[in-house]
Amino acid sequence: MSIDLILLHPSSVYDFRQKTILYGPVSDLIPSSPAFEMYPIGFASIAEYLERAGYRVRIVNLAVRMLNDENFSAEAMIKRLKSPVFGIDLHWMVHAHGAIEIAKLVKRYHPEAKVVVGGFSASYYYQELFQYPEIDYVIRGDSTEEPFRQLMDCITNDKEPETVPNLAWRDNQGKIRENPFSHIPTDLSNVMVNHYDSIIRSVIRYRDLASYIPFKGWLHYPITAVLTCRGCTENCTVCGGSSAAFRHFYNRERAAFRSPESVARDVRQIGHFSNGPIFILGDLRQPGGSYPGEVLRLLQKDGVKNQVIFELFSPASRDFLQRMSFTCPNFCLEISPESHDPEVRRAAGKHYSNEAMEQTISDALDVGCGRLDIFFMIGLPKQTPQSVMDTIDYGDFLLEKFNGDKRLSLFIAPLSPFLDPGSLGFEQPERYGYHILFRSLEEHRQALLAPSWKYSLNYETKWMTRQQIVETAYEAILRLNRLKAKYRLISPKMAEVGEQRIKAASEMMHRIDDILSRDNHQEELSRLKAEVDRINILPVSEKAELELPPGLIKLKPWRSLWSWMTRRQ
Ligand code: B12
Ligand code: SF4
Repeated sequence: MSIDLILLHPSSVYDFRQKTILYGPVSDLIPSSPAFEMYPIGFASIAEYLERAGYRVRIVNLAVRMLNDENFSAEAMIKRLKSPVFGIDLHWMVHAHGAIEIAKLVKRYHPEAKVVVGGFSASYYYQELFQYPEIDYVIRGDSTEEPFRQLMDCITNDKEPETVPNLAWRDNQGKIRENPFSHIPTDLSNVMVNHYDSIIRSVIRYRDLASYIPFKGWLHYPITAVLTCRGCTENCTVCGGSSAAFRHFYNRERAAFRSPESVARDVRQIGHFSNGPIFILGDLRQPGGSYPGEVLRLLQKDGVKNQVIFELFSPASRDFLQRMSFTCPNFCLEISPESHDPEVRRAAGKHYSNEAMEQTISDALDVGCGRLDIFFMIGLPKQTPQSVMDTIDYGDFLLEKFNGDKRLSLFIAPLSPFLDPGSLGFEQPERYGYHILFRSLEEHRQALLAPSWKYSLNYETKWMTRQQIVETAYEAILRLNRLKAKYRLISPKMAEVGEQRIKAASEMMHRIDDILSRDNHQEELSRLKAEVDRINILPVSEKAELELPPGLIKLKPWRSLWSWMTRRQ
């Protein structure tokens, strides 16, 4: 079967299975492992859009395959694949190493094929990307479906892509050309129309479920995301997806929202193949007006069975929470105050009081919220090590105030490994008290190979050195773990596992520091590999905590296959 485009998702560090790297808590609060194996949801959108235009598109998540099978060779797979065009995501900066290495392999085995790179980080570093001769095209922006279609038309018809919007490219003479960055749609009705079905269809067509799995463990815990927007109305200081970052780097003046009908349709479609949790990404109140009410009305009409997770960017009214509960009984909420200290929170770009947040917690629990996750962060402006410890004390205060309610889950993690390029903190470091340690794409690539996550961090703050950030992170995670044990929010066994993991990692970090201070450390580091790997794969109790109770959740593959087939007729 001939294929027109293969979308490849790399691991963070290409050959992570060979390297000695202590990853630290860089991915503790997301489903991915430190290989950051999850591919951008935009892959599904691009694939579906191009399929509608008549192109055959296949997705291969190389990272998840490398994680799931130690004998899987990404190189051999790339060699085997045949396509005139390969797309590689450099969406998240954490893939800076893997993305370029994959591009090199594609060109080594398929010198005649074209390599297209895209995503937020690629958009930010689009000029620097052409220093790597393997890259032929970069499509910039948060909405590349239509530019990609036009580029595919040009490649297929052997035409120079002079009119393809958002495209930077190497022409026949090897000159780098830059087309106008003009495709920033505000109407999203023509994208993500049927992307879940499209994925199922591809899994069946290529008989390759293994390459479509979004993250290791997804089959056991099939959480699925529904997007509400492109862009963001908020301006969090550390975020490369803030409204300021979108304006300056992705050319988007204002966030664009999917219609309530599209959001409800996604939820319906997911219900066809999974009864796992559905995470509706982006606060429903962002567009204002009747939007949140309309989404909830449609969800209620459809009678959603899956547990739904909603995000709050700020405290919410009791009335709104009540409506969520009415529509999605046992709903989950996520809120990220970042710090207990409103001054630190303000410096991080969030402007609300603890009283308002506590009122929201109280109301949410009262109206029947099934679980409420509260996220704090380390590495913020105006935040000292003491302030982080005070945040843990505030956690104690909260748990006492709400009588150790088991539905409350508190989390803390360092901002790592990178302060996002494009974020206000990265772009105006003096103003926000950041000290940026390296800026270029190549420096980020090299930093990812450092033997310990401390040396990957691309920033320090006026209030904390790199050393203090990592020490404080370990201490805070340890203390929060003990707090959870005190309130019996986690089992003694889970608490013990968490304690052992943090202590082992912290001790290993010091050993690595010690080795690095000596000459000829490479050999000594290699000898440490087995031990470091053992620590890296110790179970992360926070991940288990973030999961809803297992046992009830399962995929419905036969049902989805059946519904897909019957809908085609
Ligand atoms: C949803 C989201 C997530 C979801 C991911 C869902 C998913 N599978 O995509 C979750 C919560 C899991 C997540 C995790 C992380 N995220 Co996040 N996330 C977002 C968020 C809020 C929205 C992104 C979105 O919905 N985009 C819309 C979809 C449809 O588009 P898309 O996937 O971006 O794809 C489009 C374009 O990017 C582009 N594109 C993408 N890939 C490719 C490839 C090619 C070849 C081409 C041509 C185009 C292209 O075209 C697509 C279609 O138009 C943004 C912030 C924001 N306001 O945008 C942060 C954001 C993208 N995340 C960010 C970060 C840092 C992370 C983490 C690294 C955090 C961490 N340390 O744990 C992890 C990485 C996870 C992994 N890979 O394993 C940063 C990225 C900054 C940077 N430059 O690196 C952002 C900007 C802000 C933030 N700090 O949260 N994230
Ligand atoms: S972190 Fe803040 S700015 Fe970034 S996507 Fe979330 S709400 Fe928007």
